[in-house]
Amino acid sequence: MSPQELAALAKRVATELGFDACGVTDASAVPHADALTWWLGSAYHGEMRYMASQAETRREPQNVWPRARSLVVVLDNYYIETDSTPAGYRVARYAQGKDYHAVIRGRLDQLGLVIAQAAGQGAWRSYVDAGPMPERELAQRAGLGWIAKNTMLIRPDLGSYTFIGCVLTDLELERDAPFEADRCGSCTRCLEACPTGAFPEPRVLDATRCISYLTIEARSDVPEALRPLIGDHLFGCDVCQEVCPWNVKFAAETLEPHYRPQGPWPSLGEILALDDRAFDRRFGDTALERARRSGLRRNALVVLENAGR
Ligand code: B12
Ligand code: SF4
Ligand code: SF4
Repeated sequence: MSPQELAALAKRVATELGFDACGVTDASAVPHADALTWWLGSAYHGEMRYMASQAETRREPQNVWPRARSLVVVLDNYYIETDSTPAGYRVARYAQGKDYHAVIRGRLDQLGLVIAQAAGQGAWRSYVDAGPMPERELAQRAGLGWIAKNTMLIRPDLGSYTFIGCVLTDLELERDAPFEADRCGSCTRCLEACPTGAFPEPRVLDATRCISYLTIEARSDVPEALRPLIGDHLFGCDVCQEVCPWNVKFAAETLEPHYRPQGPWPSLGEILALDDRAFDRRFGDTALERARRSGLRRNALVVLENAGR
């Protein structure tokens, strides 16, 4: 099969597998890798030490797998219209269903397999948020959207409530043109709406102030000055996406049943009382597992404190 035919096949199969968009790029170094170096130099990564230790690898997909020639990049819409969390706290939409890593990885491997079978040769590797891949920049380069002022990858007809997945292959596939336009224009809604003022400038996020970092990635206590600003966010934050006009207009309910909310939510008091086994039973197959029981308890205490309880 020719590179054109393989790229067309990849896009058709991606749609059949339920992905919402698919593009192809090459495996060379990403052009804005210096933005990562500067970000790390500003210590905006906080306790996410893996961001510093993997920085060199993250510049270029071939550092991850030297055989890589092409990347098939996909978007998976996880938007849910109705927030299922009870009064008293909020959980980011991406975490209300099953753990997305599990939902996406198998489909990415199927995509890699179909491409290799059609070519009669070839190997592949799949990634979704679990390796040193500059995923947003690769998606932009594969023509899937622009990197917006809130640092999210936005696709015009879909918005930004999407996961990004990549299949690296050692085959040649026809590349898409990068998405060059900046559709944010003069809008600054996300920058103004951020509860903790986490954007020192457009397209730069100081993760150490971001609620998503403070409630998911950070292992230490939330700094005292930031605690009241966390409000009722128990896990993650969607504010800079909720206010975005592209989401207001284009975000549509996901068709993937695994991204729909999983069962009833415990109250904050019940969260504080969970032991390890109970935590695993309720959250073991969701993204909340990342915060661990200790992190979720810490967050619940902050939310209760903010509610004056
Ligand atoms: C570390 C990380 C975080 C950190 C830091 C976030 C950040 N903005 O850097 C924290 C914990 C805060 C976080 C939060 C969230 N995250 Co996160 N996170 C990541 C991770 C692992 C790495 C991101 C990274 O490299 N950051 C470092 C900074 C420097 O990178 P960057 O801002 O993306 O900048 C790069 C490019 O944008 C580019 N660039 C910079 N400026 C410009 C300008 C132009 C014009 C261009 C073309 C390029 C460009 O250069 C940089 C280097 O490549 C990725 C997965 C991955 N492997 O990529 C997921 C990822 C970015 N996260 C994701 C999600 C869903 C979230 C949350 C929405 C979760 C939530 N609801 O709580 C929030 C969103 C917060 C926000 N506004 O970003 C998705 C985003 C999907 C999308 N459509 O954009 C990803 C891609 C995971 C996935 N596979 O789906 N995250
Ligand atoms: S996720 Fe929330 S805290 Fe983080 S930058 Fe966006 S609005 Fe701010
Ligand atoms: S809210 Fe406005 S500035 Fe922010 S990402 Fe959306 S369009 Fe861009």
